[in-house]
Amino acid sequence: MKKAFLLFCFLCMIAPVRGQEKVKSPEPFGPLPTQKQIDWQEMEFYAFVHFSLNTFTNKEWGYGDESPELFNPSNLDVRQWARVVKESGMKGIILVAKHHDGFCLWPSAYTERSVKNSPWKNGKGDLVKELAAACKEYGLKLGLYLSPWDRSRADYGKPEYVAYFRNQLKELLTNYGDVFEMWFDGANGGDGYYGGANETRKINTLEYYNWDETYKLIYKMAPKTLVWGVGPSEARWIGNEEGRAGKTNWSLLRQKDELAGKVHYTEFMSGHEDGEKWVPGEADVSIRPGWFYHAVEDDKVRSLDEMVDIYYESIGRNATLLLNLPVDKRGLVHENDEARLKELVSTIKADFKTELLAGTKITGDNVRGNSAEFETKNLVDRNKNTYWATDDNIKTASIVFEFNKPKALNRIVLQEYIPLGQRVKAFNVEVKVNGIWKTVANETTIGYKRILRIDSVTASALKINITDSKASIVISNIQAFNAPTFVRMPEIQRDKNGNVTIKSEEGYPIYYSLDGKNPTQKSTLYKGVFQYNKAVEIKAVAIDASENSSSAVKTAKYGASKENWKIVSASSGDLKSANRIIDGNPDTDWSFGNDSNRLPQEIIIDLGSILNINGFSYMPQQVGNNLNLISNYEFYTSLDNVNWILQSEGEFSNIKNNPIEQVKTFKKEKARYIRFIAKQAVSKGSTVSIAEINVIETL
Ligand code: FUL
Repeated sequence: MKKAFLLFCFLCMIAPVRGQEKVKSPEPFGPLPTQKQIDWQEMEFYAFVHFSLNTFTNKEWGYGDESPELFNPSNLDVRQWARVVKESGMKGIILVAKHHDGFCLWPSAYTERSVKNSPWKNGKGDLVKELAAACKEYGLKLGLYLSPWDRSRADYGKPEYVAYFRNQLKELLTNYGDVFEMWFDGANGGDGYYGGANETRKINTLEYYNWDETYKLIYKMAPKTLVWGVGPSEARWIGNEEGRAGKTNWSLLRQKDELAGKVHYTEFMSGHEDGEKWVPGEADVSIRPGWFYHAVEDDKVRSLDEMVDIYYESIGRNATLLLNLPVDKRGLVHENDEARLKELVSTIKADFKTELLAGTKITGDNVRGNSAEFETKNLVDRNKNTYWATDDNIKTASIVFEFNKPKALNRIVLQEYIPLGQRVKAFNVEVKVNGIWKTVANETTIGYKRILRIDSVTASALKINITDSKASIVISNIQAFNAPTFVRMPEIQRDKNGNVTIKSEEGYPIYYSLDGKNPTQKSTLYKGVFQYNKAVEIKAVAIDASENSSSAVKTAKYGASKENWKIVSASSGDLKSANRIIDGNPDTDWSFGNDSNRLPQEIIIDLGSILNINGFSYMPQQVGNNLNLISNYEFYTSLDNVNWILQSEGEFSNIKNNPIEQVKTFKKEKARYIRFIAKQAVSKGSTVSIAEINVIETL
């Protein structure tokens, strides 16, 4: 009797379930990622290594005539690279196997311009092979960069070169195991050595390489390799070399238009909402200003503040982050770079230490077919294959997470389930404080991953409102964290007259030093603008005493102030405004040259007294979109403004993609006057602009 009753009850329980039809999963929407692209996106963070002849010639772009014998690292250790990369939580390394100068880091059978003719390991070394082994040992994936542009080859521009390029691809993709990403840079054609021709060669990037054929070849040899960059690629450049994606970032691209030359690269930051192909963004950036190692940049490693911002504005904005480590002349990742990476890793780890939503009460105002399979709890189960989904016709919906007691939070992570497409077009975030809902973020896309940094708030509940979506909503993960207070570094500025201004964005007290020592709370408290004309290294920190936390140390180095500098003459333009290039402020600039006054253009500056100098720098215009950049220059010194000595000439390589301060050094010289000639402009226009000219003083 008892048994029969129990059976009856059991049948009653399962009857409705048996009667219910299984709710269908949402249909995929729009362009979809391939499994290869999903695996790649999940890597999130990986390293770039630029290390080649340029490391030894101190250049960013080699001309193509440098001798392979210059490649001579004293202590090359790829296992050190792999250790640093692994410890930083990165998942792979993309090595520049051949940069624009044509020198190959592997002993290619198709050229003499490689490690086999260098003193390194008596020409018996193979760097690609060594790195592939180190990656394997450390559980990292290997990627390779092969520059399509080759400034050394006599046949560049002819069909023979394309055959050479493909032969090299074959070597790289078949001799070294799996290659997770093949990187084709967009810089193609221009002046170069070209086997002694020393000329400018223009090619049509989209036609010359016949990318369709090249890609076919790649996929035949290496179907697991994802191809990045030019051609019908599977991932795109993010449109800048600063590692920053757009807040709105679609993983879609109108690639057909792009291949027809109809897409401007500034559109890459956000992709195209109506793109016909899944082409996600990869944000590339170097940990220093340049891509290759330059000793003068040892103290210019990007600050922790900047690195943290880059992390949030790349990985936190639906892009992957490709972070370059310029290996030095020894053949090692420099100590300063490693130290910064350690700081970055510990900051990010601390930011995401304790997840807050897993134990909360979650309610969604729509759950697909009321089915357990698409429940809101999937949002916090840490399983990337489960998701919360809405009914087909539901494109707006809210999710509420209620804490059992108010919690402080300032980071929110959201992830769409991308195998079914990228859907969300707009969402906002509300928090409940003292019983009242208030909006703390208004955003657009999510994609694979979106991380929001909001001001810390103590809330009893958190609400995510999806306010617009292309189709039903499919989200796999939502998390919240409370990152420790991050005090931002102060900003230091010194004007032409030596007036020093130091600012803390959040208004914290600032302490500074002028003796090169790291400042503490015991150092001088900054009370307002002060004057300091001499050469100096100013260091400053902002301190939040209530939280017992301080910012990273901001360092600013100055030569003697430009107080006595004068513009003597300029070949065109308004002399009065020319003072902007010696005002100590990189945000103000001056242009010269125009259609009736074509390049070259020159400017002469009086330094006010005789100085010992061994270099100069050109800071390009920093503000705006059309930067009127100078690409080729000459720099002279003089004691009397009559007899001039040429100290340095050449190109500002890669200035178009990376418009940073261009530093050029030369042998020590006494100078009272300097003359800077702008010979060519990037845009081929005749107007060029300068934000600042500096000299490097020496004893
Ligand atoms: C650029 C190149 O021209 C640079 O030299 C560097 O390799 C960077 C990653 O891509 O466009």
